[in-house]
Amino acid sequence: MQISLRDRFTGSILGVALGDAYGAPYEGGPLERLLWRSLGLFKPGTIRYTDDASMTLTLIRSLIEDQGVHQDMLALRWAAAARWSRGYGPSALRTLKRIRRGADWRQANIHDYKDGSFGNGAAMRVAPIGLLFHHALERCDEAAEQTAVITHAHPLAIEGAKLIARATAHASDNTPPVAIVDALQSAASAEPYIERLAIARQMLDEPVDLPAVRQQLGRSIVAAESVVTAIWLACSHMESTFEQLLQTAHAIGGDVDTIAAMAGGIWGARRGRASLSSNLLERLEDCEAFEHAAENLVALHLQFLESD
Ligand code: F2R
Ligand code: MG
Ligand code: MG
Repeated sequence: MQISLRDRFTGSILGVALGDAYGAPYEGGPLERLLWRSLGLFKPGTIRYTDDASMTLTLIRSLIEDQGVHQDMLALRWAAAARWSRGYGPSALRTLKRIRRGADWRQANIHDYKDGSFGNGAAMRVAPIGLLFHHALERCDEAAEQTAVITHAHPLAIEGAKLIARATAHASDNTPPVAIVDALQSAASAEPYIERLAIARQMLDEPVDLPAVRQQLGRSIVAAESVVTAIWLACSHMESTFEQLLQTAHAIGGDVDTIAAMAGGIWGARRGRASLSSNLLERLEDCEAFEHAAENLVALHLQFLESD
C-alpha cells in the first residue's frame, strides 16, 4: 500500500506525541510516578503530553515561522513555551528559564555542566528535522545539531539527536528496519552509540529479550542510554501494531515517555498515520494541533524540494 508524505509526516509527529503521552505516567521510579500522579496532571480518559511533545510542537512552529532553523528565535520560543508542569529535565528547565530572563543560549547551555547536558532532551524532540530534511542527510545532521546545541551542548546529546533525526528520515523514505540500523552504524562516530548500534543490529535477528535490552542498550534519562533503545524498539516493532510498541516501551521501563516518543516518531514515519491507534488518538491532548503542525511541515518540505 502506498503511504503518502502527509500520512508519514502526521504519523511521525502523532507517534511522538502518543508515545510521550502514553509513557508519561510510567516514567521513572515509583516515587516519581506517585508525585506526578498526586499533582493531578493526568486526567482520567485523556492522555497528556509532556516536554518531549511540547518541544517538538514548538520546533515545528518555529521551522514554519522562520522557514528553517533560526537558532536565536527557536531558543526564545522554547523558553517562552516551557512550563514545569510538562515535566522538563531539571537542567533543561533551568537553561530555558535563563534564556527567558535574557541570557544568550550560547552561555545558558553551559551554565550547569561545563561541556553541556548529555540528557536525552535534544533527541526526544528532533523528529521534525528528520522529516523536513529526509531528502538531504547532511542538512539533516546540520539542522539536528543546530537544534540540539541550544539546550544540549554535549557531543553525546548532539550525536543522539542526529541519530534519531536520521532514523526518522530513513523511516520516512520507507527504508526497511535492518537497513535503517545498518545506515546508522555507518553514520555514528561516538563510542557508546557505535557499540550499542552493533548490539541493536544483532538483536534484530534474535527473539526479544527485554532484560538484555535494558542492560545492554539502556533506558535512562541520558541520551547514550536511551537513543539506541528507541531505535531498536521502532525497528523491531515495524511490522507490529503501535499498541505493541507502546507495551514493549512500558515493559522496558525507565524513561518510558521519551523512549516511546523517539520510537513513535520513527515508527510513524514508516507506517503512517493510518496505522496509529484511533482509540489513542481520540484521547490525545491537542491532537489536532500536532496534526496541523505536521501538515504545515509537509508544505515546508515541498517548498524546500522545489527550491533545491
Ligand atoms: N524530567 C523528566 N521527568 C521527571 C518527571 C516528569 C513526569 N513523570 C512527567 O511525565 O511529567 N523527563 C524529561 O526529562 C528528560 C529530558 O531531559 P533533558 O531535557 O535532557 O534534561 P537535562 O536536565 O538536561 O538532563 C537530564 C539529566 O541528565 C543528567 N545529565 C545531563 N547532562 C549531564 C552532565 N553533563 N553531567 C552529569 N549529568 C548530566 C542529569 O541528571 C540531568 O538532570 C526526558 O526524560 C523528559 O521526558
Ligand atoms: Mg517527558
Ligand atoms: Mg522522559
